[in-house]
Amino acid sequence: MDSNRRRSRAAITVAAVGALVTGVVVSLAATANAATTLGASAAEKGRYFGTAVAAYKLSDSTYSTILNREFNMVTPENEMKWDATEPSQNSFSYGSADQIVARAQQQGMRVRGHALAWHSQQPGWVNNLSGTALRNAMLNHVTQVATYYKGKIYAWDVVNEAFADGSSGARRDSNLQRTGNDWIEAAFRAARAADPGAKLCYNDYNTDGQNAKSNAVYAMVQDFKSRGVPIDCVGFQSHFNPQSPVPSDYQANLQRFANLGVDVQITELDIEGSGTAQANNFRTVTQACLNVSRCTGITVWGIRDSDSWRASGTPLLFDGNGNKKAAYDAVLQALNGGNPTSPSPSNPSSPSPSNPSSPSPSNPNPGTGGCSATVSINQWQGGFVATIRVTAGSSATSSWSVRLTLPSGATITNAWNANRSASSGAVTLTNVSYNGTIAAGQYTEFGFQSTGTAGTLTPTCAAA
Ligand code: G2I
Repeated sequence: MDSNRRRSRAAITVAAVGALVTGVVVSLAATANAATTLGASAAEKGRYFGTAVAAYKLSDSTYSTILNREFNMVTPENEMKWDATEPSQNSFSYGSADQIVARAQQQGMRVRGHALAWHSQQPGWVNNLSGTALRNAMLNHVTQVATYYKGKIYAWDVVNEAFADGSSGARRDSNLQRTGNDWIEAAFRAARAADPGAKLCYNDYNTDGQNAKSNAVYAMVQDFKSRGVPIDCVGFQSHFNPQSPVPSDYQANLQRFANLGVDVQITELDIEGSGTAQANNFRTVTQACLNVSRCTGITVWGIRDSDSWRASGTPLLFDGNGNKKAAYDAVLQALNGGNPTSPSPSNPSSPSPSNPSSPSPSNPNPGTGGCSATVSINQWQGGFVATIRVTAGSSATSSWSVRLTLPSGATITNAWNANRSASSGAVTLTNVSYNGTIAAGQYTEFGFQSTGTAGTLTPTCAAA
C-alpha cells in the first residue's frame, strides 16, 4: 500500500490567548540582538545548524561544550551505518548510536539519521549475499533500524551515494544496484512504512552544482514525485577543496531541486582552506541556503579541524583547540543577515531572507505584551509532528511559555528549540536560552514529535 496515502497532512491553526495580536504581518523571526551561536541564529531563520558527531568523543569536554553550545541538529558520523547497526545478520547493535541520540534529546537537538542503505561501510556478511537475498536483507535492515528509531529522527538519509561520478549519469555499480534498479524506491517505501514521521532524503556528493550526476539525481527525484514514491528531501554533502570548489551555480542547483517539491539540506559541509578565502566560501554556502526557502538546514561534517575525516585540510569552523575560526564568524554573520560585526557580504543583489531593518510594528501600548501561539500539525497513523509559532504581542518578550494538553495516548518523544515540563497530558513548553527574546510582533518557532493523534491542540502562550 502506498504509504503516502496514510500520511495525511492537516494544517490546523489555532489562535491563542493572552495577547493583543498586532495585525502587522512579519515574515521572519528576529530578535532584538543578533544571535551569538550557529544554532540560535539558524533557528531565527527557521533553519537548523548541525554537525556530525562521533560517540566516542562525547566525553571530550572541549568537544561537548562546543556541541551543546552551537548546534541544534546532530548526525552520527558512523554509528548508524549498516556495519555499526547490524554487525551480523539480524543481530542489531545500537549502543553507540543511542549515546548520540540520548545526548541530542537531553539537549533539545534533533537527529539526522545516516545512512540506511549505502554501498560502503557494509558489514562483512553482506558480501556473501546477492539477488533476492541481498534485496531482502537490505529491506529488513531499513525496516528494523527505522522502526527502532521511530519518532526520534528528523530526517533519514535513506539512500546514500547511489550515482556514478563523471559524465555517464548512470547509477553507481554496487551490490545493491545489482539487485535491480528499483532498489532505491524499495528502500524509500520501506523507510516510510517504518517511520512515517521522518523526512526521507536521498544524499550524495559531487551533486552540488548542475552536472551529469546531479542531473541524474534530479531526474530520479522528479520521477519519484510523479509516481508517488515517498521522498521528502535531497541532501547535498558539499565536501569542497581546491580540486572540487564551491560551484558557481550552487544556489541555483539547490533551488531547482527545491522546485521539485522537496526540501534541500546541506548535509556534510566542509571546505578545505584557511583564513579569508575559506571564510568567504563558507559564507557563500550559508547564504545560498538562506536564499532558498526550502533549504531547511546546514550540517558541518565535524566540529574541530582535528575531528574531520580530512583533518589536514583544516576544513571546519573550529580549530584543533576549539577556537572559532574566521570561517565560523563568516557563517554566523551570514546567518544573522550580515550583522553585526563586519561588513556585509558583497552580495547586494541576492535577496536576503532576513530583514533586520524592517520597521518593527508601532508600539502604541507598551506593556500590554503577551504572546500568541499557533500550531500546525503533520499527522500520520500513530504519530505527529507539531510546529508551534510563538508571536510576541505589542512589546518584546524576554521569556515565554506555551501550555497545551495532549490527548491520551500521545507522548512526546522529542522536542526542539524548547524545554518541556512533561511528555504527556498537560505540558508546558518554555523557551531555551537563545529564543526567549522576541521583538514586538516577531515570532520564533519550536516543535515536538509525539506518538498518538494530535486532534485539535489548543496552545496558550504567556510571556514575560
Ligand atoms: O567520507 C566522508 C563522508 C562521505 N559521505 C558519507 C559519509 O558517511 C562519509 O563519512 C566518513 C566518516 O567521516 C569517516 O569517519 O565515512 C568514512 C567511511 O566511509 C569514515 O571513516 C571511517 C574509517 O574509514 C574507518 O577506518 C573507521 O573505523 O571511520 C571509521 C570510524 O572512525
